Amino acid sequence: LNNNAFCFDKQELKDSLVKVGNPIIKDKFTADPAALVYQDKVYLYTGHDVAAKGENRYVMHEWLCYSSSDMVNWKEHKVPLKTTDFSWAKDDAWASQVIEKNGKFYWFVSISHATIHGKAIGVAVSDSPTGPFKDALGKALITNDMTTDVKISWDDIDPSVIIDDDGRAYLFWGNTKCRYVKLKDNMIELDGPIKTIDVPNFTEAPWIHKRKGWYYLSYAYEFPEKIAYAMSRSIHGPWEFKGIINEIAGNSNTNHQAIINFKGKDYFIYHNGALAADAGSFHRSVCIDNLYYNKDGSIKRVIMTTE
Ligand code: FUB
Repeated sequence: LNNNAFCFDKQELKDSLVKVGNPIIKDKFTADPAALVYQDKVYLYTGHDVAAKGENRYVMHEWLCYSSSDMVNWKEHKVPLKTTDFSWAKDDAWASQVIEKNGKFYWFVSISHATIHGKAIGVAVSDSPTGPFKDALGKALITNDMTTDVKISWDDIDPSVIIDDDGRAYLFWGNTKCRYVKLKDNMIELDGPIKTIDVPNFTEAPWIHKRKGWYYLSYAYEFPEKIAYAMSRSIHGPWEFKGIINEIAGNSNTNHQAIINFKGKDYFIYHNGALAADAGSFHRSVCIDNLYYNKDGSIKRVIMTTE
């Protein structure tokens, strides 16, 4: 396991002490962050929690988009995508991720299917990271009936996509079981069988990224959720479990992460339930903290600066 998880140098501790901006979006409840580094900006995509006060369920009808050049000042863009943009779906703008390929931006989303029982994964496409986005397929890419070994109806959620150095793209997703599949060059069709990855206490929220020849699979671990991770030298595994990156994030039973490098610094983006008196598991807020790697590539625990 990760024995270096708590060894921080002076600069790392100083970075944490001077960072007082969390949650970064204060006028709306935002959840399930995904981030895309494109040219000289970071684009942040989130869900939007709009449950009424005291309503203990996810009420989410649209996804939001913000951009920043410095990770501190965030500009909100016009709402680029709503559940109503998918004619085959009904509601529930759950976790998502945007990825760029050849100047096109593909937004993979979790959403409830209108006619096939359960959650599904859809894809929208745009020529700009800020949209407008349109349904790319006119139907779901992944539906609940394609993975029948898990009996809950929300096991096909939380897409995360990587384009490897050889140009091959892979979609990871899941609740209860982590799955992945290769995508065709067009990014909107499957290219091969769906496979399952066995990592300890996988709940949901896989995020796949690559650094210095290592693949990292981070994910929500147990429930209430911490974020844990595994590492591999191959996208196909075997995955070695490396431990916890982030503890349960204040007042929210879910914890959903994105990990990026921007202008030479690494960031851990997640949500908590700490913004307002009525904040909590269904009124979440996106936060950003520094992330540090050890020399061997393992990840240090995130120091959350919100609590
Ligand atoms: O926001 C709805 C769901 O809660 C997401 O899809 C999960 O990752 C969890 O954060």
